Amino acid sequence: MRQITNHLPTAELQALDAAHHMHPFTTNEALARKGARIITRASGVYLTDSEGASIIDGMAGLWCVNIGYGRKELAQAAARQIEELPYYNTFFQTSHVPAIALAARIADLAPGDLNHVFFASSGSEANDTNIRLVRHYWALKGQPERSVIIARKNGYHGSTIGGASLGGMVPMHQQGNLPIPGIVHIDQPYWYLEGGDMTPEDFGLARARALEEKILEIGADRVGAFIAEPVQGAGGVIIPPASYWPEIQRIVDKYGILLIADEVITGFGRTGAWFGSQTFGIRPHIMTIAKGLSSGYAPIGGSIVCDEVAAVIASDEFNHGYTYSGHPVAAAVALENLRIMEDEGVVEHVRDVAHPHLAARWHALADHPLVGETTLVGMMGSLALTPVKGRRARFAGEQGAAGLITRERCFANNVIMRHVYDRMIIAPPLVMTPDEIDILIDRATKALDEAYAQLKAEGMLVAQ
Ligand code: PXG
Repeated sequence: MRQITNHLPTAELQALDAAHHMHPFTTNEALARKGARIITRASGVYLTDSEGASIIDGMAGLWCVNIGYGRKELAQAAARQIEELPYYNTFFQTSHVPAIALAARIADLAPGDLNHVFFASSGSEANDTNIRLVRHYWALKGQPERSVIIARKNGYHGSTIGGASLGGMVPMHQQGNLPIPGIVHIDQPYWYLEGGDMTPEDFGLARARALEEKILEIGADRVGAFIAEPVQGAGGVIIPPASYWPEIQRIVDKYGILLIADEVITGFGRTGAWFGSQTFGIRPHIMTIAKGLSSGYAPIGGSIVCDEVAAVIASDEFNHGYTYSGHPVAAAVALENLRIMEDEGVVEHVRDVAHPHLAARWHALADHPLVGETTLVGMMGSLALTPVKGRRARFAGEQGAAGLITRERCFANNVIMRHVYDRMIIAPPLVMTPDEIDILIDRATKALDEAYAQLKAEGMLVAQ
């Protein structure tokens, strides 16, 4: 067998990658011409690539490596579990200790009466579970017609058919006839580009009331649930105005609709509390979790379900499950991750140390000539690139072109910061120290300077 290792030359690895590996959310033909950047190892908050560059990871992988890279305890937890019991299912009246312990631990951490966990291997799978849970719940309650789920435009809930349908990403819907029937979308609370002359508070209320309007349009007796991320992550770290969530909560309470908080990004410390629902005062019936549950060291996700919904579902066989639901190795890794988070006070570190330091540095970027606004909650933030200071303007050219140029400058300066159209976003590992935050922001500032110069030189600083 041919050995393909870290020691092969970059070009050879890139050629093999291009020949055999289909990348997600990528125009593979274009990537093949350019060659992927090959990441070979990582430690703490730094990645190393095959050319030896040391890159500070402002995205915690893909919003998931919350405790940072290279924690040996997690490797040991996985190795121990593989030796003891690498796999067993939980379908046919059996259980195992890692799934039991992790479910109990999650129930302890989750607010209110969210005491029951249905495991999956990803956020997408968990949201597929949620669709089936909601519909089965209402059927068991004698209201099978309550099957419509309301979601939001520009929300992200995953890439399976169910997850992509719940999501409100038009480019995803355009490929493959999505959404599936029974899922409808309302407008997002994105004040910066959609708020016009309204105050953020009034706009937040108006966008929340869009839920009530949609419920009345469909008929309250046909609506089963509303799903939303406490803060839209992949949509561009869109933090809703303070008026939004209380009004949403009032509306779901009034119509007796299930509220699903998709906490795949906001869960496990990202917003400075264990869950984003706590930061925003939301009381969901179901929470979607993944990513930070294991800090990305093993694929695991799930749905945390409240007492009442779990009791109704428990009254019948729920014909749903994945081979890897509650996978013992992933569960053992997640448990060890949660132990570290608790023992090392990672949530407190975010609240008392990392967020305040990052906030001071991040919001100072609002003075940069290319920046129209900065937003940050806990350790997730975004900035809007602007062609004209002082106006909430879009770029005249193709949406996202300025963002792409800025992301390329970030790559060149060894800092990972993503773009969503013309917003730049960060979600660094939660354990980042103030010194590391300074390095992140210094590199990001240099990238912004270079992007500004390039956009200016190319005549792209023109408002729509
Ligand atoms: N819900 C939310 C809120 C997410 O952010 C998922 C569900 C799906 O999880 P899985 O584990 O199936 O990917 C996510 C995932 C991006 C990006 O570009 C974001 C995600 C995934 C891939 C890319 O920001 N979030």
